[in-house]
Amino acid sequence: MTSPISTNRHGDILIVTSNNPPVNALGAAVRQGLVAAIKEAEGDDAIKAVVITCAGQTYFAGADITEFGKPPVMPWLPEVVDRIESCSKPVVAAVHGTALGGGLEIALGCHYRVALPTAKFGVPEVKLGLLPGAGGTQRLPRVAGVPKALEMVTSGGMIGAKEAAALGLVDRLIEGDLVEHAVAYAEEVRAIRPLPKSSERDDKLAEARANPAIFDDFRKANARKMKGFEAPELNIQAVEAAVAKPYAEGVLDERRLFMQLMSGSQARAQQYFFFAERKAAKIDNIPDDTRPRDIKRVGVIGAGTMGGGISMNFLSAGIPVTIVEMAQDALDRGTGTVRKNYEATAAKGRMTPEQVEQAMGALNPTLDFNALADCDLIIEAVFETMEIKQEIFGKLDKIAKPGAILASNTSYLNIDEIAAATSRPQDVVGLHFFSPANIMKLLEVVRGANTAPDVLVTAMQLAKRIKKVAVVAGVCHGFIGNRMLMPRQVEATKLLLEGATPDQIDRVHVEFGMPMGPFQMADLAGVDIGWHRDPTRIENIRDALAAEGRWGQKKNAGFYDYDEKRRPSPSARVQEIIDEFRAKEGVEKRDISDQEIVERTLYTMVNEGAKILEEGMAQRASDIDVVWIYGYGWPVYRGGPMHWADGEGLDKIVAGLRNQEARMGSDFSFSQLLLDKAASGGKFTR
Ligand code: T1G
Repeated sequence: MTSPISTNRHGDILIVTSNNPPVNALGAAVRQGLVAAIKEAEGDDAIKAVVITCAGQTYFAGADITEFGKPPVMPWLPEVVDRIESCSKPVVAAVHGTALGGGLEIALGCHYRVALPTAKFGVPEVKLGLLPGAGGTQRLPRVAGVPKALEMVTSGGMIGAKEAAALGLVDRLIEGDLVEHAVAYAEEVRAIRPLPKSSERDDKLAEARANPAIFDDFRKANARKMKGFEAPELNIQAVEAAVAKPYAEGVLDERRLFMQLMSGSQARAQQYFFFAERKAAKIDNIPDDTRPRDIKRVGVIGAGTMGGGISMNFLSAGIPVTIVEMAQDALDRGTGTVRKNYEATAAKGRMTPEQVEQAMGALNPTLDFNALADCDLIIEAVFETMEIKQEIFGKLDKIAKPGAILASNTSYLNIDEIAAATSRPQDVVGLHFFSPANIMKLLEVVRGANTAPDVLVTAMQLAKRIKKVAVVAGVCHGFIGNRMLMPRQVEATKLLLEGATPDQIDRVHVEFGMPMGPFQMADLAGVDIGWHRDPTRIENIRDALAAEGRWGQKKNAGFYDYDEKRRPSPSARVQEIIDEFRAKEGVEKRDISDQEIVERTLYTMVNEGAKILEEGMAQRASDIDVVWIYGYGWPVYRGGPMHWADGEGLDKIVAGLRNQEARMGSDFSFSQLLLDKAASGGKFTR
């Protein structure tokens, strides 16, 4: 087995190159090769300096996550970094692509760092429920300063090479051939002594020593973002140790905190999710050589909230959009909203005014349906009624060019019935964007019975291009996400009649880690969504609220009352409505435990997920987890509903549902797959 690490001489400089596709992960062979290369440099007086570089798409992108949970193979990464730093000759890191996690730690172990202006640097370990465990929490603050180190270790975000250079994390930005210039840099520094060692730096810690409040101030400022997560806090503690203790002691704290995180359920969940997200992109039983169709221009029908948001995804990716409406005022309103959204982004400095104009320049608003004739992909985003969609697809069938992909943004209607309105069902697919469509990362790609393989491949590839995470769903009511939302909403509403309050049910969900509970979500989305709009027809609590204009936050009243700052408070009027319905339906009021709420809302979601799996409406359990984390904010540190259920124990899930079966009545039936797995000790995701 040839080592992924090769060395060659350029004069008296040893060039060490890693070639470990796809991302130069620091697997055992890479670590062993790096140690051998340092030994080679030490053992040959003719070598005066070393350059460590990577072939392929990127510099080391971190430890090899596939090794986690397996018996460790020496040398471990901290030792490799220390061996580099203790080399008696200067070692220069030559960075391109993304130096992430252990990759940045390798670079920090080097005495110098040079980089292409396009290089990026980050310590994303926190996204895996971890912290930089190879000296990163101790060296990064010493080189980049405590404030930036705190921001990087707790967010897991990347910084660009220019910012890294300004911080002193990069010694020189290279224009041109990276290795050639890195060798020249090594020649320049070959004789400089003492060698600059990050672990011995102290100057940048002084500011934090003089202001120990920096840590608690940081905690307070970031409390909301870090709520529920264990890793950010332990990252902060490791950086505190870097300030309070000499390197040799601080690094022991880092090791202890790393092991504490690595052994926890949150790290397991977040590492599981790292791979789940990537697996979602793979479509089962599609020939590998299936070629995507070329999408040069996109058509969007409907310039409402969804149509506008959908259009922005493509405009931001540089793909021109023709957006069609029925009436000029609606069209103007829609394009006006798109511009307003872009200008708001520019106001936050995340876009330049030129980019706004460029995006708007690629938007072609029109009332002429025939303008869609030259689009390669046409997405319908109009009212959620089958009649309207079938009429539109019938028209599209007549004007769209051959090979154009015809997509519906429907959130639960039957794609096969929509496709039946055309003569080309093989070109029809569901592209279910989540609102707000220009923000939410999730895209459900709904595979019709006749959807052609290349249409699916095109959709999945396009999703990546517009920075969405796509999941393939089958044709069923609500596909994956909204289908699981339904039992949750049904049981949550019944629990109101039986004695729970909106506040209690929402609190249970928020304490669980959801961004909001079912009723807070209803108020945000709109209590009137899907309402029949007949105020005299009051068949349930929601009808009663809608009939009184309690449409949610937008009306300062829904399941909650809202003050002028949209702060919610329990509503006496809503409680009256609930009490009236309870009396009318003769439901006995009783105390409802939080556990019952979990069993009747979260456990029923798992049961529905199991049905989705056994019906083949999702390709794999981990896809369901991707849907719920990216589409509804399920806490990533619990890994998604199916991963979480495995951790709870499927037998416990079944027992909980048995507890509630009588109360749930005919609304509930067990998934056979869930029962079988619970009985056999099986799992969904492990
Ligand atoms: N280990 C193993 N495999 C990895 C990997 C990694 N670190 N990073 C990516 N892959 C695989 C990925 O699963 C996919 O495989 C393929 O590479 C392409 O990835 C001690 C403990 C580098 C920005 O968290 O952020 O260092 O699906 O689709 O969009 O302190 O990959 O093709 O089979 O994402 O071009 C810290 C994680 C580790 C970086 C490239 N590092 N990776 O994005 O490609 S912990 C990370 C990324 C650590 C030390 C600690 C991205 C990328 P497949 P991709 P991409």
